[in-house]
Amino acid sequence: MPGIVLIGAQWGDEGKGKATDLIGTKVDYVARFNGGNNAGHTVVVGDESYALHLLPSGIISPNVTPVIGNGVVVDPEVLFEEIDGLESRGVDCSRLLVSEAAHVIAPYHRTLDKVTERFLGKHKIGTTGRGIGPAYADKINRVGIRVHDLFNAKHLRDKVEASLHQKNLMLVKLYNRRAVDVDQTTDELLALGERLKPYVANTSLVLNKALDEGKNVLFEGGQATMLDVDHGTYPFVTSSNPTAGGACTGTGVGPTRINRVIGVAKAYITRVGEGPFPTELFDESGDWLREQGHEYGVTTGRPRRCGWADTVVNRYAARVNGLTDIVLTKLDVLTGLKEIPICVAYDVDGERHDEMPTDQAAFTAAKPIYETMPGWTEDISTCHSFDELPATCQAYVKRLEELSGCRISAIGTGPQRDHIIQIN
Ligand code: 2SA
Ligand code: GDP
Ligand code: MG
Repeated sequence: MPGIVLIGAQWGDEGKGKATDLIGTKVDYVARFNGGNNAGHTVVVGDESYALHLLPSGIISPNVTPVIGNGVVVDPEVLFEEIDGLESRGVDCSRLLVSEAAHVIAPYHRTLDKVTERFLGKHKIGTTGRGIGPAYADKINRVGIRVHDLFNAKHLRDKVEASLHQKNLMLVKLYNRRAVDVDQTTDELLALGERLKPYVANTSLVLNKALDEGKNVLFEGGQATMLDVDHGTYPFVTSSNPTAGGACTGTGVGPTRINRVIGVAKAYITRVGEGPFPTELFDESGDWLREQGHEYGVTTGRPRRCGWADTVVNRYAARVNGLTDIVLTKLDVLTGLKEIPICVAYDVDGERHDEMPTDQAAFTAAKPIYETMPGWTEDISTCHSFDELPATCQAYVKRLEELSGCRISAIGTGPQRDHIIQIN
C-alpha cells in the first residue's frame, strides 16, 4: 500500500465511513485530515451501527491507531462525548492520537456559526452549525487556538484575548449580544485540555515514522470534493480542503508518501445544505431515492437533496484528486427502477460543457444532459462478484466507469460491512 488517501468524490455522505472501515482492517493507522464534527460517518458492524463525527472511522477496528491530524478542527467537548459514547458500547478509544497543532473549536465559534447563518438570511450556506467556518477563519486570520495552547494558562489567556477582541466588538455592537468573557473561556479550555492531554502527540512525526517502517496509513477525508473551499461550489462549501491534497497539509505527510487515492462515489448523488446541484430531483423520484437510501444527515438529521448520477462531477473529482480508483456505493438503492438517467454533460445557456465550469454562475445555470440506461429488479445485496450482478446492472456500472474516467474497484450493495463486491 502503504499511503492511501480516501475522499468523497461528490457532495459528501458517499459512504466513506463504510469504505474506510473496510480498508481499515488492512491498515495500521487511520488519520482524519480535514473538517471536524460537521462530518457524519456511519459504520455498520453486524447489528451495531456507529455514527462517528470527529473520530476517524478506524476507531472501530481494534488493531488500528486512529489519528486526528493537524488539519482537523477539534471541539474537545464533542470529542469526549463521542469517546464516552463509544467506550460505553465497548469500543476502546485509548489508542487515539490528536495532533498538537490541530485547531480548537471553542464555544464562541459555535455561537458565531449560528449567528452568521441567521444574519446571512437568504444567502446562508446551510452549515451544520458546529462552529467549523469560524474556527477555520481564526486559523487563517492567525487568531486561532491550537491544541498545544491548552497546556499553558498564561499563553492560552493571551491567545483567547487576541481571538475575542474583534469578535466581542462584533457580538456587542452588531449582533446585540453579550461579550464572551476571556477568563471564563480560558478556564473552560484549560479544563478540557487536562482531559485531552493523554491523547496529544506530534502526529506528523508518528505518521512519517510509521510510513518509514512500512506500515499502512489510510488518510480519511471528511465532507467531499464539491465542498472543498478551493475546488468546490464556492461559497456553498465547507471551510477546509477535503480533496486529496488536504491529506498532506492536514497531516504533515509529503505527497511522495501517497500511493493510492480512492474516491468514494454514490451510484446516484446527494447534497445537504444550500448551493447549486444540476441533477437535483424535485419530483417523486427524489423522494423515492431519499427513502430508499435513507438520505438524512448523520449529524443534523436534515433531509438530503437527491439526484441522478452526475459524471461531470465524477470526472472532475477524478482530475482534482488524481483518483486511482473509485469505490461505488449504494448501487442497491437503485434496484427497482425501470430506467436510470446518467448525467453526461451540462447545457449552459445553449452551450455544451463536458467538463466542470469553473465559473459558479455557469455551474448554477447548468442543465443536465442525460443518457438513460435500463434498470434491474433483482436484489443485488447477495451478490459477491461482479459477474453475479444482473446484466443491466453491470452495464450501468461499466457506463459510469467509462464516463467517470476512473476504474471502479469496489461496489457497495447494502449498508452492512460485507455488502461489498471487490473488483480486481
Ligand atoms: P459546515 O458546517 O461549515 O461544514 O457547512 C458548510 C457546508 O458543508 C456541508 N457539509 C456536509 N455535507 C454533507 N454531509 C456532511 N456531514 C453530515 C452528514 C451532515 C448533516 O454526514 O450527514 O448531518 O447535516 C457535511 N458537513 C458539512 C454543509 O451542509 C454545508 O453545505
Ligand atoms: P459518509 O459521510 O461518506 O461516511 O457517509 P454517511 O455515513 O453520512 O452516509 C452514507 C450512508 O450510506 C450510511 O448510512 C451507510 O451505512 C450507508 N451505506 C454505505 N454504503 C452503502 C451501500 O452500499 N448500500 C446502502 N444501502 N447503504 C450504504
Ligand atoms: Mg456523512
